[in-house]
Amino acid sequence: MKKQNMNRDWIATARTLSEALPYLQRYTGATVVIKFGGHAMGDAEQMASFARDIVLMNQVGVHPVVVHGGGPMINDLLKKLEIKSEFVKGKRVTDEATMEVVEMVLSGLVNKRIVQAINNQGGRAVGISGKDANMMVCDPVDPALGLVGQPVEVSPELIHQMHAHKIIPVVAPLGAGRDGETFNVNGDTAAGAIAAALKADRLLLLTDVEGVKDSSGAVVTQLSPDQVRELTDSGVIAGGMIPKTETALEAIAGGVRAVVILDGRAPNACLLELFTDHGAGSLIRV
Ligand code: X2W
Repeated sequence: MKKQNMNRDWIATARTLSEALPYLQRYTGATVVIKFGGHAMGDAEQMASFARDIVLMNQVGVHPVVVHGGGPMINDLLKKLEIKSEFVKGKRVTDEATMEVVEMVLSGLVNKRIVQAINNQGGRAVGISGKDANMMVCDPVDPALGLVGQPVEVSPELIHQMHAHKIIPVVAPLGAGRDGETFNVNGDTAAGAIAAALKADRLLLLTDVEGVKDSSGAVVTQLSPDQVRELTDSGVIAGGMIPKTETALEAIAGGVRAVVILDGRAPNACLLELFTDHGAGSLIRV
């Protein structure tokens, strides 16, 4: 007689797939923008795991858009080249020499690494920056910051065309100036502006913290824009979390349905958020 070899793991896997059905149905055709920050990237294994999540999302009918950062990788090359760099209110002061390095690292090294990781998992990713097809036009933020740009016109057309051709766009946060300049855009800002232009269903901000924490240090799983403002005014939301929650509020005001701030280093963070009851991180929505 044939022995049944049904160990618990296989049953659990089948149950997990079955439980995911309503979520798979909910997100079919949805546009999900994923901001993959430099601090969330980790080692090659974590990169492969992220890429696998993106390919799976795409396989089940989601239209993913990856917008990446790469601050730590820019710092490494600037250091090797002995170019000093400083941040003012979370933004890198960017002169022309720094801009060259920023573009080399973001559009070259980091962008291609992510593209290759996705393609290695069987996806079809193409790397672009906000300069391609003039997708993200920027104005300078502040003369003191040099070539740091604020997106003022974002055209979703190129991304729509890529999705129509079953291509996963991977976007480096650089913008085109009106006078031929190249602008350095904070990765969160770029992701928020692109998500708003696409009227995305979700913006996932992958970072290296678990989410927005309350005064007791516990992660708040769901909060409204008003609650974000209250926690900011009372100083509970502080430091590096402020640019993330500001991006979230702007994206929601711009037409994004919900924003999630979550730890990108956690295994399968994107899948946990989109396709399970559990969710991950802090969901911000009206
Ligand atoms: C950032 C762009 C990269 C980025 C920079 O130069 O570091 C500005 O600060 P993370 O990994 O998401 O921090 N741009 C203007 O945002 O990377």
